[in-house]
Amino acid sequence: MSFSKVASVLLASVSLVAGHGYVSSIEVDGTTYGGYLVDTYYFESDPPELIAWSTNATDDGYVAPTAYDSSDIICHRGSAPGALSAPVAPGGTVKMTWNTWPDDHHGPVITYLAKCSGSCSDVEKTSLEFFKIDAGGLIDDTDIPGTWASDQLIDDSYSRSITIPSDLEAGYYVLRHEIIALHGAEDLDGAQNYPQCINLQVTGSGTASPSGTLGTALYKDTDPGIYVDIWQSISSYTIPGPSLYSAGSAATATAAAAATTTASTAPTASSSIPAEALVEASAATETSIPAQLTEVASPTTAVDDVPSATSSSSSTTSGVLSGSCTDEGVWYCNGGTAFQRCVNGQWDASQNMADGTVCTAGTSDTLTIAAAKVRRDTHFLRHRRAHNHHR
Ligand SMILES: [Cu+2]
Repeated sequence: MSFSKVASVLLASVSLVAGHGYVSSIEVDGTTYGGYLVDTYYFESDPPELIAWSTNATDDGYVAPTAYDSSDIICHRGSAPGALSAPVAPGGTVKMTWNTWPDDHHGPVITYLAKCSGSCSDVEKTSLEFFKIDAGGLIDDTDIPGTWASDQLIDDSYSRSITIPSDLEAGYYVLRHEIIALHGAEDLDGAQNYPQCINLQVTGSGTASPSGTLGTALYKDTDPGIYVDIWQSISSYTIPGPSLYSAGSAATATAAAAATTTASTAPTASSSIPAEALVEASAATETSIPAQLTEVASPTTAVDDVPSATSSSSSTTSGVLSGSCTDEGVWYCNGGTAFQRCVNGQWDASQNMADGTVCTAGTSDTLTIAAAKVRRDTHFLRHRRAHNHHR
């Protein structure tokens, strides 16, 4: 362990006592709003109504990669929606200001939006589908551990300004803003996520409705931008999470996704039917199809009863499905190399096929796998089943 690293670990211990910080002030198109002052408001019987989401992270702590599949990652631990929302025009600016940030907690600063059907003040956070609108990562690695977006944020008086996409359709959105500290990320589960959320009301006449990703599916502990050693020189850094949305790219993204999926999918998420309603409907009208996994020698023997996906309100990003689905238990093979399943009315996270195996692209009741020459270890499929039970 290098001296600088030892020193950093010591500093980290000190700053744990000092507190990591939270968003204490938000400026939206020139109007300033108060943040959720967790070390004060949490202990008040009648805290003020805010655009900011509340949390119970009174230790100013973080969400660890082991909790990436829990609701804590969405808007921090014990979070609940703010009662208010701030109006903002497409192309407008949101400036997020933190009360403080430890300068040894280097890492990316990432911001997402997720649309609510109606006001976000009573939204079910686990249904929110986030698309990335701003991201800063490694800026300069000349001096290890490098200059990061977090360092830039400190230099800018603990703030970062984010532009709302200029073509975004009007409506209520949750803005999810996050610093990921990587000073311990050379260890699996060593990264630290500090998410903060606010409510916005986008005005104007935009038409774009980018598809998004459930908060619990944004990251994996093994993502190259999460499990990374910043104490070594790194030639490039991959900002974690789904790809960045930029205004005008919605049509392109949808076309690209359509090209890689055989199932017909609804265009970008425009359904206003709440996911819960779809789940109820499917439970009432569908006989449950037992999940069955088959291993076959050739992908040409794929099942032909591919259910139509047109009844679902799912949407795609690079072929990855997200959002609600109606054919409970159905499998979706994305281009042969990754798969997902409809679980509890939602497409679960995309997972890569095991090395040496491919699936038959499209949706079907069985995940049809072409085995490699060597007998494939089916461990991951068993794990997959166990995981579904766990959910
Ligand atoms: Cu820390």
